[in-house]
Amino acid sequence: MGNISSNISAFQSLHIVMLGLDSAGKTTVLYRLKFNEFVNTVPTIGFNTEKIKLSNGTAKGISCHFWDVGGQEKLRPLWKSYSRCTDGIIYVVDSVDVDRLEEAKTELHKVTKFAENQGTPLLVIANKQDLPKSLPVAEIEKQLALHELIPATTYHVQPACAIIGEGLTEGMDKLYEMILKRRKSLKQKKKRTSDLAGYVGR
Ligand SMILES: Nc1nc2c(ncn2[C@@H]2O[C@H](COP(=O)(O)OP(=O)(O)O)[C@@H](O)[C@H]2O)c(=O)[nH]1
Ligand SMILES: [Mg+2]
Repeated sequence: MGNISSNISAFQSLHIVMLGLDSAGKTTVLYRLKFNEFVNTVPTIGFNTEKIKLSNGTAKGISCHFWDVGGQEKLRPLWKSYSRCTDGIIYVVDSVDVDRLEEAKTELHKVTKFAENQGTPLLVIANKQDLPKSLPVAEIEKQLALHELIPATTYHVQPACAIIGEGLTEGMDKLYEMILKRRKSLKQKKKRTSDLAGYVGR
């Protein structure tokens, strides 16, 4: 990775939204990242927000402003405004809740199609991998039809267990890596456009 992390200043916060059906484990992920311990949650009415300085992995020291938005059906219309123009989207899936994977897929595909979200890096957390009947990552990837997402979406699927924090550092590192890559390519695109404008203007 070299000194790729120097591209983001220590004072700059990444804006990350956390989405997923109710009970997938979003709030557990949020407080695991914040306190590095298990926090018992209650269903989220509205949203939770936390500023967290990542404490592990290659993204260590990077500040993130997380928005954890309630996943109940009546709250899902909020997802559009909370996910607009974020640096990254985390989509948490309950790997045991097989009956609702189709619903999880529909909601995810909706979110990635919003014009303001196109190209936003996506981290899918295949949560609750500690449970015996959890589906493996490849199956989650297939059932969510991630290969059918619009081509601009770069994504990574991370197996995790939010209650003990397993997989979260790896997941955040991947998301950070995708965010940096996207920033770099947007910068190059901007430079090419301004070079071209300069050339045409001669
Ligand atoms: N076994 C297991 N339970 C989890 C895990 N993550 C969250 N839970 C539980 O799932 C329930 C819903 O979690 P919560 O974070 O409130 O889900 P949210 O609605 O997506 O915010 C809670 O009882 C959590 O303790 C996990 O990795 N493994
Ligand atoms: Mg919640």
